[in-house]
Amino acid sequence: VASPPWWTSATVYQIYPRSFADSDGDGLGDLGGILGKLDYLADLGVDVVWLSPVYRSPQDDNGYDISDYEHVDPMFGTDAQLDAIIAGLHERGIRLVMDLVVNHTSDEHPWFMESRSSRENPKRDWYWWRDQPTDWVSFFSGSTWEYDLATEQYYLHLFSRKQPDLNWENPEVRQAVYAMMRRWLERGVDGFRMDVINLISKVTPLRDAHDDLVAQTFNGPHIHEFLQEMHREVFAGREAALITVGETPGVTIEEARLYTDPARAEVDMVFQFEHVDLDSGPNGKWDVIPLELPRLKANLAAWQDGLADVGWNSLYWDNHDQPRAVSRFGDDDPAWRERSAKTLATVLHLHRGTPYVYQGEELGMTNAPIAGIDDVRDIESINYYREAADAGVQPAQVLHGIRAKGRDNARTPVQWDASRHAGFTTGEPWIAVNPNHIEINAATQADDPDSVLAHYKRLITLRHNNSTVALGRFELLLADHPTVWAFTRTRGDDQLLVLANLSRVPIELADFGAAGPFEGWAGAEVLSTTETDGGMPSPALPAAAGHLAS
Ligand code: ISL
Repeated sequence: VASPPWWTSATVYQIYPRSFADSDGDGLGDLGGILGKLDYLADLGVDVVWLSPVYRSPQDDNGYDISDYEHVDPMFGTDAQLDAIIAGLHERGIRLVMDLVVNHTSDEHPWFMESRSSRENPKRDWYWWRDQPTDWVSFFSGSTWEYDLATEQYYLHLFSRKQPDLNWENPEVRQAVYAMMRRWLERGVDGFRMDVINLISKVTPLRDAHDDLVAQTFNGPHIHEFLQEMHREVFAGREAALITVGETPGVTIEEARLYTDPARAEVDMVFQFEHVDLDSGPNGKWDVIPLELPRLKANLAAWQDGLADVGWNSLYWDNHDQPRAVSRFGDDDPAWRERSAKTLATVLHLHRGTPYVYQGEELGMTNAPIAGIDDVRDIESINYYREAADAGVQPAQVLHGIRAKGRDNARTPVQWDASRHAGFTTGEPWIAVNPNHIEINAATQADDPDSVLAHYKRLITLRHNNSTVALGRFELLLADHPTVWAFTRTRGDDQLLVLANLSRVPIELADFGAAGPFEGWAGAEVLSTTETDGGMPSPALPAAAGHLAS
């Protein structure tokens, strides 16, 4: 029997380098900062680091606009420092995943500069050029088409105008990308997180979307063909040592089964977005609606069931594009946030899949206090603010959306200690440090066994050591309960029960009745609780999660 892939018991840690740690005092996080934190990562116990883009870039979208795939941007440091990070992680048994942003490049990438230089240029067809725009609206507001005076045509950019979309229909483009990926593997990286990879195949010829851009640009007709080709050209023969995760907004369970079925040889897992869209109303991301727990539980359970026999889930609460988990799904009131952060962590890490921890999540960091638009740095939020203001929406309403959903919530600097600027930088940080770093920081949590940080360490270790956590079958209990999140994980004779109370109100186990769902668990061994670690669960469900094993 083939043993399960190594990443079934692994946890991935995401570094957003601009906000992680600054070593040279310019206020921007850098590779030197990461080098100084390798022991922190080893101590946390993570198996993989996913590094958001550090390539040369004009930084229009914080590095997701790449002008040179082969070299580190000087603002982050040197190529030699990146090699030192790869070596330093490997020495500590940690793998490195690079961010692969190949749906688009920067408009300052030489490929695009050639493409735009004339209609006859051999690279003209590497991007999408048209005489007439379609009706498509960019993820970052406005048209997806930018008129270029030099050659009197429009080019396509699903994101900012400085992020022109590559034309994956052209085999030369695909081969150039694969060659670049092979060079990174030769340099020692262990896999890729593939940015909006399900957008690379568009329905051709490009046509008006009539408000359904998804139908024209997501999971297009050649997407599986392209990913299988990439697998053959780049991963074949070495896949067992690698980890690949496709970022696939709008993906359904059915599509995810296709992307992640090992027999199809595409990617190991995908990031799906359904659970982070549950608090969006009919008018999209900024239309914030309340999120009831049963909907969230049902959604994660549906993905557990949907990928139970084929494929694999990635598990995440937040990343550099999403609000902070404890502020969004939990309770970031100072009296509750630690218990809430631990509870959310327990629930997520006890699901079946590979958990992703976004920097600072392991400390229980919260959303940014955004006083006004001047505090905002993110191109998506700024463009939205301008567009909404032009349309006559009241600034207070726009800011309400940005406070709840804006990407800068996740981009404030990591809170290392209680000093000025949280130990992130000795200079002026590029974005304000959250003032709550006085209470929430790594230094105060390091030696505290009850800290959020200590709890994350326990969960990461549990996945390493307990194959039921990694592989067990998932079954949701009490699906309709408004505040309790309960489920079992079963593997052979071994069964785990996970119990979490997502409210401030204590709940008595006895309230569920003697013949209720927890019958027979009274004498079970306790693996971990968020209240008193290693102790017996109280008869009242703790305000955080308990975890029992039969
Ligand atoms: O945050 C979003 C806007 O609401 C998402 O739609 C996001 O743009 C989408 O998940 C794609 O994200 C990735 O590609 C973008 C980049 O800005 C994001 O940071 C990246 O994670 C373009 O490269």
